[in-house]
Amino acid sequence: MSTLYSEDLKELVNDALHVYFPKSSQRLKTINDAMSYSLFSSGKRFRPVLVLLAAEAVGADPKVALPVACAIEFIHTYSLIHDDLPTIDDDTLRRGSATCHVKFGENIAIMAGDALFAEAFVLILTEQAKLTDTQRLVRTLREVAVATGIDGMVGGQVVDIMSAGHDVDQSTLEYIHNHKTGSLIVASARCGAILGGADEAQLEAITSYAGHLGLTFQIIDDILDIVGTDSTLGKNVGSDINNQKITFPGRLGVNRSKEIAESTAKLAEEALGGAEMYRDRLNDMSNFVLGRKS
Ligand code: GRG
Repeated sequence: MSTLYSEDLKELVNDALHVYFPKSSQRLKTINDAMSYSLFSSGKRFRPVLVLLAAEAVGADPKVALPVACAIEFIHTYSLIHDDLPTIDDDTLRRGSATCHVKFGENIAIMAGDALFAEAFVLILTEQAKLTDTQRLVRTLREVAVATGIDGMVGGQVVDIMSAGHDVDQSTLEYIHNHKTGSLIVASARCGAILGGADEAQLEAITSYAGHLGLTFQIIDDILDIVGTDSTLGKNVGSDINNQKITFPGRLGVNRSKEIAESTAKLAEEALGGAEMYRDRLNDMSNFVLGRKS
């Protein structure tokens, strides 16, 4: 029987993050503390669990993708640290604690994010390299790099920043969500599938699933920013409104946005029907995303 969130895989990720977290010299203690402060706070570990679930879905032991799963959590944590900075969203609460720049200062927070990004690639090139042949390793590295660059997360963030306060159309809103949030979620699922040895049909089905899942994830995030509370979410609610961000509920209202999230979650599940694979826990994941409260 499966639980809605695959707690066993979350625990595997949490243990591995401690093993893979880079140890620094005493001289670099401050930045090391800042990196560990943000990484080991109470994140859902949604992206790394998705990496492992995709590997499992195509018949592999999830552990074949554990270093990449942790590297993606390093990158996600970097994106949260930078997103919270005064020059971006200027948020003070994240994962139930003061944001990295509030605790360590802006200069250290910027570098903690930068270091987590670079260390993600070090982790893949050292630990994942021990488990994976070169061709698959290079393919995985490319997935992660593209998803986090100008055609991925950073591109989405830039359009988001430039659209703030403007009346942008629905396709721009979807571009922002699919890139700012969706790219890393799609890359997570694709890396797990690739490292698990997916065939073309499985990879295509998992890619389509993750695209719909990523959009669902961000629409729910937009809704929670309106209907949630600081204490349940562990972050500042109302951040989107304060920063004049363009969101689904901002354009279409909370109820219509919920309906759209329900249909994108359904599309995610339907996409998995396109290939032979074990889909129970991926379906659980889309139900979790739809019903999440934090
Ligand atoms: C911001 C200067 C700068 C550059 C990099 C950071 C960035 C570009 C883009 C990232 C934008 C971003 C933070 C997207 C993620 C949106 C999102 C839904 C975050 C919350 O993820 P959860 O709910 O958080 O998985 P936990 O804390 O559970 O891990």
